[in-house]
Amino acid sequence: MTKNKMLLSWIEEMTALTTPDKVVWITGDPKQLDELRQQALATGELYKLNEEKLPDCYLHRTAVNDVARVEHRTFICSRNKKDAGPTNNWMEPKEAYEKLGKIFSKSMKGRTMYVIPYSMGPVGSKFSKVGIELTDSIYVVMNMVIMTRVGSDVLDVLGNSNDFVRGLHGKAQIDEENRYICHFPEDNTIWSVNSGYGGNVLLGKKCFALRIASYQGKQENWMAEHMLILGVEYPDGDIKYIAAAFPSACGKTNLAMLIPPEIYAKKGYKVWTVGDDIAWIRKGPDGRLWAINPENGFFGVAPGTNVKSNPNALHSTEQGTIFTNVVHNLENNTVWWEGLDKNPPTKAIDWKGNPWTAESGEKGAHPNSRFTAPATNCPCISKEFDSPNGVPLSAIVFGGRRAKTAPLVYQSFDWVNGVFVGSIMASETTAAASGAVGVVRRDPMAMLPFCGYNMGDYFQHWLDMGKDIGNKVPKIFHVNWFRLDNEGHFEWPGFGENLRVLLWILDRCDNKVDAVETPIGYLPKHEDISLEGIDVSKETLKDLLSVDKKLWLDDATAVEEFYGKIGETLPKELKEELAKLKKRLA
Ligand code: GTP
Ligand code: SPV
Ligand code: MN
Repeated sequence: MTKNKMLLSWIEEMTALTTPDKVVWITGDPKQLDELRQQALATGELYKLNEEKLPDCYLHRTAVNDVARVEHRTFICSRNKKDAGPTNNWMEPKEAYEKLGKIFSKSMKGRTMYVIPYSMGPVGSKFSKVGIELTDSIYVVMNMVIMTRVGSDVLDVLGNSNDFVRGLHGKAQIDEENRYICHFPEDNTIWSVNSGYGGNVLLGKKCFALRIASYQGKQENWMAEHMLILGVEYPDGDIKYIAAAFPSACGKTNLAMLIPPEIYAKKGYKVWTVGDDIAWIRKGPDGRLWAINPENGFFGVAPGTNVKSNPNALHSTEQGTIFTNVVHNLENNTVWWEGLDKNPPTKAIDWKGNPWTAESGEKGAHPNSRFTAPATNCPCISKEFDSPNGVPLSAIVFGGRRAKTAPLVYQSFDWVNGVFVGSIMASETTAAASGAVGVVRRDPMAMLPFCGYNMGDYFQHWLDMGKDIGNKVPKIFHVNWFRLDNEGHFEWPGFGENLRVLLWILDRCDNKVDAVETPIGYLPKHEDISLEGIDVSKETLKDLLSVDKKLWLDDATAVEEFYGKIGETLPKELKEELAKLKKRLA
């Protein structure tokens, strides 16, 4: 398939290490994929769902100890510890290669190694990068085929170049104690062992497109971000693009596929999805920031997805989709999850593989159960989805889950202040990673688990990009859809209604609407967030748009502590921004 000597010798070396019985190159040929699917069905690795209701759809269950990313077992193996920074786990590269080398040694005996050539981004685009993943899992092959652009054409584009990311994944024994996800940014290399789950093993996603790519972006003057990209189409046909960074399971897929509320739809507003998780951003020929979605599918959270909350996501899963750790509905051989509808199946198997009914009181689907769906299934996929040039960004939005503190929306004062706003982001943890759920933690730019180098240097890169772009920078905002009232209910209806906030954001970008200056930034005047057609009272909106100085001062103290942890690489501009915030609050 290729004459690339670097690639062939690397595969030879990895084959000698893992000793698979066979090496199979994935060409992208549907016939080959079909044969692999048949093999996975025979071993029970995949389960074929109702062909009439869910054509070409499959169910997979992971091991019960292997259901989410494992941040405590994820390492950045830079030569110098300082380059991984204080927010990443670090292992010396030599030690990591040795340690994982022992685990990988002969681990594919009796198994087949699949070679997956894939492109992150449209094949051949200037934005795009090539990766090769070696894996002993057909499930990984099937997911990578949906999530990335896989096939021989990628090798043609690569030619004899050495510029590809070397990914080695092995299931080994799915042993939690020996599970490691190691990144070697200086070697363009990722080694992942003893997991079979999502972000740990689909190496094109978080490992390459964020951790390795963020490091590459720093070297090459571009950005890899944990952001959705969407286009808002106005009744006159004009489309404006927004990129938004929210932590895992905080609403990126939902916002990216937003359906305008009826009163807006009637006027002719539409929302188009470019991406739901990752954005690669570069300066375009016009001097503005342009973004592509490097992925080719959606690896979305299943629970809570339903015809009301996200019909576009649901439609995306109606064919050619792999479901992981959801409920198997035995009544009609389909799938179910909490929040799909109010009719849980009476005959079903839960995510652990046991007979299950809703009466048991246990969750049938894992809270981090997911669907892997092709982007082309999405009814609102943007016509720019495959564009090699990406889309120009008008606004960048940060957000998280905050029960109090953060208001519904605010605008930063300028780029530097906007970088500050991103750097102090915080959110309550979710089921997307193993560990406690609901704990507030600092998650700058939603990149805490995904930045492949020193967080202080990453902040500096944001500041440098701003300097490079100058007055053509997008405006930076912060949103919070998750504010709670005193009874613990969400104050804002969210989902489609979030369009009301996006329209204010875009009006601000066009200088079409005034704002109120507060210590934290510009907030909307109450009358500028339309409440027409929703059940939100003026008092609730007032609360949603209030800034509690005491809570913010407490937060400033927490930020100070977090900044202390970043240490000497923290840019002085951000330290100054914190001091200015405290002064404005006092
Ligand atoms: P990752 O794939 O892990 O990166 O997650 P994500 O950021 O794409 O999150 P997703 O859109 O899948 O949403 C996660 C959870 O947040 C789901 O349970 C949604 O129902 C919930 N959610 C999304 N948007 C909103 C919103 O506007 N309001 C409220 N209250 N919940 C929301
Ligand atoms: C996330 O956790 O942010 C995800 C899912 O998008 S995973 O691919 O597992 O990282
Ligand atoms: Mn994500």
